[in-house]
Amino acid sequence: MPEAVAAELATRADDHLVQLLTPSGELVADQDFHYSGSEQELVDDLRTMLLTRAIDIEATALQRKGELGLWVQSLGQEAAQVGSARAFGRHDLIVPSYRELGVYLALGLDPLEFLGTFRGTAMVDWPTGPANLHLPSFVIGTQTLHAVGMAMALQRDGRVGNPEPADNGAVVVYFGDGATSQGDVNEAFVFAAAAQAPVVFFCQNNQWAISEPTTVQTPIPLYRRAAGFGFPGVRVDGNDVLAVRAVTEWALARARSGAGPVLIEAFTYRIGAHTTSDDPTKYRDAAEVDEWKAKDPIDRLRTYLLARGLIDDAWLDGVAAEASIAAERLRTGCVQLVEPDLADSFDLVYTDTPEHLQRQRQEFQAYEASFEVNA
Ligand SMILES: Cc1ncc(C[n+]2csc(CCOP(=O)(O)OP(=O)(O)O)c2C)c(N)n1
Repeated sequence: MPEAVAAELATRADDHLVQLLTPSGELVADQDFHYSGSEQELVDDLRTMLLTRAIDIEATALQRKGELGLWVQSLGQEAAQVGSARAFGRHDLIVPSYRELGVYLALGLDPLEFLGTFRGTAMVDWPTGPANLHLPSFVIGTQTLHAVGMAMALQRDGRVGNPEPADNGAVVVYFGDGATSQGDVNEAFVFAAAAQAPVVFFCQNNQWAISEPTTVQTPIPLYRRAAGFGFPGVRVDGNDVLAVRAVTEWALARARSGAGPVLIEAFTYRIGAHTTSDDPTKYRDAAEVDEWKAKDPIDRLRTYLLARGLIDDAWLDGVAAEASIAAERLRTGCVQLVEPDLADSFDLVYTDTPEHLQRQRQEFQAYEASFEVNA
């Protein structure tokens, strides 16, 4: 590496992490970002984060019992998800990956519907979710391109840069640190910058892409990549719900106003496994996990709210009771999810199903019927 380049990288080592609530639950000031919400909203955020964790644990248990094919935990990432969801506006479009349970709960979605995706009863349809929520993407990074396309459509629909801020919209797209190594994500950055598209790239940097640590994927912090594409990048403490909300609100307001994209790197940690098919003890240090458990997003908010007298033990008991009712509902509801007729999938892609798909559907139905005849 030429010496000049090395020196320049060295001088940029003081990467600023936006933080408003410390791991020990104390408020701190940031030079640029401030919390705009109410104390009651923080209480609601804690409730959503506690429910996210409880449902996450229940879904993991359901997978272990064989009721789900797979589960993708959000353990440790609740603040990044709930805090960012707080910033959504009426005309914003939300494009998730597979790890956004906290976003769904913040949007008021029934977790049972999300579970169907992992049980295989709801693969390509999203029956009752909010209209502005896109399907989760299990293909890494591809959703960032879809998001930029949607953002360019908002521009063409006149939903960007209007004098009345309430008339404007933007797109928020979620992806992980590993996704930033994909061509799709880099192409999405290029298009978003070229079109000044109203899109917020929300990267949950949980520091692992299955067994690959972020350090293997990038020699510089991820948020700095944005500068190379020509738009701002911000690194926020992903375990701090106040800071995540503040940064996402700013980025969305900026995008809606027509000023273009932002990359948010929510610096967090995947406490659990990548999925229920993974065993991180094979590649990850226990000490590293312990270090991050001490920065738990729920603990710090609970500590703060208890110290301020905004919640008490009775409130926490109430949420715990609510969480066990939600878990029970998941247990009973999961096994009752109706298995769709697979042949219907052929009809859910096009408005007018093309002839070759109609033929495939008939062949598939005949194949299925052959089992009934032989039974
Ligand atoms: C295009 C593509 N390549 C590979 C995979 C296999 N895969 C599934 S998850 C994953 C790692 C993703 O890591 P990251 O983007 O950091 O997200 P995280 O799961 O940590 O939230 C990979 C490589 C995939 N689903 N799609």
